[in-house]
Amino acid sequence: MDNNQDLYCVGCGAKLQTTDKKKAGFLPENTLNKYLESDEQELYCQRCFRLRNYNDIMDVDMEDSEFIDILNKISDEDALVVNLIDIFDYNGSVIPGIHRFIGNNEMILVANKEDLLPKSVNRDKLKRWFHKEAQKDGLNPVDEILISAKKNTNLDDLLTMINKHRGKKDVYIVGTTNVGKSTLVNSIISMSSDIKNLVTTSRFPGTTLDRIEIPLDDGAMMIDTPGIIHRYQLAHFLNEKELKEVTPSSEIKPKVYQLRGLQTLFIAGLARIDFVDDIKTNAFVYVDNNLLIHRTKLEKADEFYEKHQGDILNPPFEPGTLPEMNPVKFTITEKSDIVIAGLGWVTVQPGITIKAYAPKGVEITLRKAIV
Ligand SMILES: Nc1nc2c(ncn2[C@@H]2O[C@H](COP(=O)(O)OP(=O)(O)OP(=O)(O)O)[C@@H](O)[C@H]2O)c(=O)[nH]1
Ligand SMILES: [Mg+2]
Repeated sequence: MDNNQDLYCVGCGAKLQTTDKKKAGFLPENTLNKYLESDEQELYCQRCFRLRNYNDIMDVDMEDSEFIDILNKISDEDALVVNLIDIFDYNGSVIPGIHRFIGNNEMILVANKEDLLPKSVNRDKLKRWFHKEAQKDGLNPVDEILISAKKNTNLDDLLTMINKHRGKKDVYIVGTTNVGKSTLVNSIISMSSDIKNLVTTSRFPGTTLDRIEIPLDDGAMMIDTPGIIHRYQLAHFLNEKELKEVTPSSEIKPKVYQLRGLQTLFIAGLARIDFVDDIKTNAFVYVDNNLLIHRTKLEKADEFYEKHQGDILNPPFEPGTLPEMNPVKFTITEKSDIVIAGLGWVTVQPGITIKAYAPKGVEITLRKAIV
């Protein structure tokens, strides 16, 4: 295949090739030939085809550093950067000190997946909260907005913001894997055309593999980019079926627990919160609505976990597929959230001690309660 020099997959941005199934951009030679003979506009690689039609992910050989390089190159350009974070997984999705990658270019900070947070969470308070967090992480945006790329919430305002800041510059959509960059690009495209779902999106981290350029009205480009990989996100430890169970798809309804103390809450087989004092308290669990929350006596918790991970406590669907549970101890001095990157959080009351467990390698953090 010599004539593919300029062919790229519209779904993931990878350069198309017909020689190596394991590498990005593969498609069978006969599919390519059929396309070349047809008058179809869009060509997708085999991986995108399967993701789009069967929700089936094929691993490809890529180095994390290739994605960092793409981000880094933005510093050589005169562009506007739109940095998406996932408001449901702020810690897992923020890129601290992002300015070292994007140089002096202006950046708009966009908190996505607003639709997942309970309506009871005051939006202005939430905006103030992520503004403060972003400052702490060394982010210095020219503007900030809370959106849902999936439900089109506040997208008009975001577009106005982008147009105000970009002049005639290109616009880069950047962020960690899975924050919804490609979903946002698709939503923006569909606002001004009848093209739907042009770019491939999926719940698997690492869907987009290379730059995807979308022409804007004035000849400038909007560029979707591959996500930066944060290995400590839970998604990297789960298989397809498990990831489906864990990813919330609609507004989270917090579950409240009145606890007697010396009790444990299991969040499926993925996390465990021990209330180690003999003190009455309550806790609010913010995770996917369908995930099992199981309460036991603290003294029985180890045994229960040994016996039931992979059956009652699922996902995981098989015992022993996740790294060992790693405990972190927290002394709670104010109303706080114990956040498990990618899974959700548990809001706890002051005056108690907590031991929180997640599979080793998944980040657990404590923050002042956002609700
Ligand atoms: N609830 C909700 N889900 C969203 C939203 N935006 C994106 N998603 C979901 O998040 C997952 C990831 O979306 P993508 O658009 O593929 O994310 P990405 O940032 O392009 O990911 P990479 O290409 O892997 O870097 C998909 O399951 C989307 O449906 C949103 O506003 N709300
Ligand atoms: Mg993408």
